[in-house]
Parts: sequence; C-alpha cells; structure tokens
Amino acid sequence: MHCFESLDHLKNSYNTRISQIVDEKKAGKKLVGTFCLFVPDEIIFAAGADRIILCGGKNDTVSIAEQYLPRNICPLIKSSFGSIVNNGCSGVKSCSHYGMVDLIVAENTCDSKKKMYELLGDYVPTYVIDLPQRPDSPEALNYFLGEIYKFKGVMEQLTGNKITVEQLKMEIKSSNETRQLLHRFYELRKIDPPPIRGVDVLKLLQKQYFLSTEELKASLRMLINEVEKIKPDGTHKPRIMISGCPMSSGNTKVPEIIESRGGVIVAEESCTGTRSFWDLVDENKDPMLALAERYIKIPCSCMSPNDRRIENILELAREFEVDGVVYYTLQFCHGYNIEKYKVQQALRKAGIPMLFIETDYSNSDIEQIGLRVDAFLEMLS
Ligand code: BJ8
Repeated sequence: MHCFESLDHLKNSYNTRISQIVDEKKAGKKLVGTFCLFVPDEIIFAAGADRIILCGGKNDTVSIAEQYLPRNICPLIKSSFGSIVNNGCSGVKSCSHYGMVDLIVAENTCDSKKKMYELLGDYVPTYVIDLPQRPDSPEALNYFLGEIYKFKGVMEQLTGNKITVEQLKMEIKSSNETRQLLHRFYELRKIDPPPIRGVDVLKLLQKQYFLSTEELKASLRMLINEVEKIKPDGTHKPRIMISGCPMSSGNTKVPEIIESRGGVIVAEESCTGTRSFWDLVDENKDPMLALAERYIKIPCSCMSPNDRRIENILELAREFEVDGVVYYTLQFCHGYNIEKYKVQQALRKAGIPMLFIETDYSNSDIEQIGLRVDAFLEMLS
C-alpha cells in the first residue's frame, strides 16, 4: 500500500495545533471543547472562538473513569471522562488540550453521556444543548431551532462578540467547503481496489475536529492530489463498509484487523465517517434555520425512529459497491446495538452480508475478532 506525504504530515500535526491554540488563547480567543456532531461548529466559529474535540478512544484512561462511573457504560464515555478527570498521578498521560478549554459544549444524546455531562461541570464549565429525540415530529425542528438560538447567546456571552448573519453565512460556506472536499475524497474510494486504506482514512477523519478548519482543508486537498495520481493495481479485495459507533482518536482496532486480514474498508457509516459530512447546510436559507434543519437530521441512534440511518446505509452500500458490512458497536452502547436488528434485516433484504462486532478499547479480543473476520472475508471472496 502507498505512503502519503500528507498523512505523514498529519502525524506531526498535534504539537503544531496545540501551539496554535496556546497563541490564540494568549491573544484572548476562547476555546470550546465538544464531544458530538450535534454541536454546530459554525456558531462557535462565527463567535470568533475555536473548537477542539474531546472524545476519547484510548484504553488507558478507562480505569481512571471507573473510579467515578459504573463499569458497564460505553468505553468512549469512560475514556473521555477518564482523560479529563485524570490528574496525572496514575502515570497515565492526561488529555493535554482539555486544560485549555474555556467551555465544554455538550448535547443530550444517550443516557450515559447525559449523566456524565452532569459530573463534568465540576471540572470545566459545561453547557448542554438539548435535542428533541423524535426528529421527524412537527414540533422538533422549532424546538431545536430554539436550542441553537440559546447556544448562540451562550457563545456571544463567552466571547463578547455579537454573531452576525454575515458571519454565520461565511462559516456555513466554509464548513460546506470542507464537506465537499470530503465528498470528493470519498469518490476516490469508489475505485476498485480503492487507492487508500480505510485505516488511513479513519486516522484522518479522527483528526477532523482536532485540526483547525484551514489545516484540515489543506490536508484534504494535498491528500486528494496524491490519491488521484495512484493507478489501481487491479487486485480486488472484499470491499467492506463499517457501520455503527464512532471510532475516536486512539481507536483503530477493528479496521486494523479487517485490513490486516485481507479486506479493504471503502466507507464508514459513522460519526467518524459519512455522518460527519454527508449533508450540507443550505446556503440559501436563513442561516439559523438552515443549521437547525441540517443538524437535526444527523442519523444518530439516539433518535427515534431513525429510519433515515437505514436508508443511508443502503444508499452507501450501493454507491460504494460494498461486498459486506461490518456492524460495529461499543460495549454497552444500547442504541447502536439495538438498531443492529433493523439494519441487519434491511441488508439481508438487499442481499448484503453483515458481520456484527461488539467490542471495547482493550486488546483482549483481537484474536477472537480476527478469526470471525477471517471467516466473514472468506465467505465474501
Ligand atoms: S451523533 S453517535 S457523536 S451521540 S457510543 S457515547 S451513543 S453509548 S458517541 Fe455519538 Fe453524537 Fe450520536 Fe455521533 Fe452513547 Fe453509544 Fe457511547 Fe456514543
């Protein structure tokens, strides 16, 4: 497989980004930490603040969180909380950027996250955006619109800047440009065999809410340039789509297993995949309404019913000509776990095989998952 200069460059982006934030903070810029796609970045940027993702994908902070939280909640929540409450005494590296955050903007999604956010307030000022959980009901859009107006007010208060319509429109345009670049990049993965490994794509996507918008766009442009030059070598490998929970930075376990065993990932139906960029914000409408309409449609399993997600999965499977779907859930993520049933039914009807993997951030099940992936790939070959 190819090595990409743009991805090598990204590996070293951490320190550059942290120094950029340090400089911004010295200049009086506020930093917002987020955990979820439902928080509209455009409002944060329009207020003149910066944003950084706080979701954890590392296993070593899970045991720290278990001193405060029950063991039987999802590892993403434990890892994120553990890195924030970690005072470094345990020898585990803390989340170094959390300490720079002026405000955490959270969202009412799954139960465990909601309750964890109640505890977070003891460590960092935390604001929670409420979400209607029946997105297709007639009242939901108005309610969500009200919530993002309140959030706009919170950002204005935090930064002391009034958010203007022009500023919002500019940020919407800029975020749409990033989404369009990601679409262009995903188009290249439709080639058989795809010119880039899914693991490499995932590492890039995990950084999309860590990097500055400009850095992300520049990296995407460089990567597209590099990938476009690759001539396919003609060897077909089983084309896999991953669907399910997000894979936060530090967690590449399942994609690594799939691609080391002979499969190739061509799409991810997840928040570290298509859900983050698939839909654009309408640039011709009132910006707040356009944001509400776009964000409320994110097909997260916290929404009920969530048929939009099933439709997306089928559409992606067709577009990317996938041979099979690996349905991935984190342990104790009941929403995605239960939705598996409907997804499986829909895929069966479409004649697409599915493998279900439920796991955590530890390495204890790597061998066992590997054997199941082997059998699945053999069936697809
Ligand atoms: S929009 S998927 S980023 S909530 S994996 S914490 S759901 S128990 S991360 Fe998510 Fe926003 Fe939805 Fe996306 Fe809960 Fe499940 Fe854990 Fe999850």
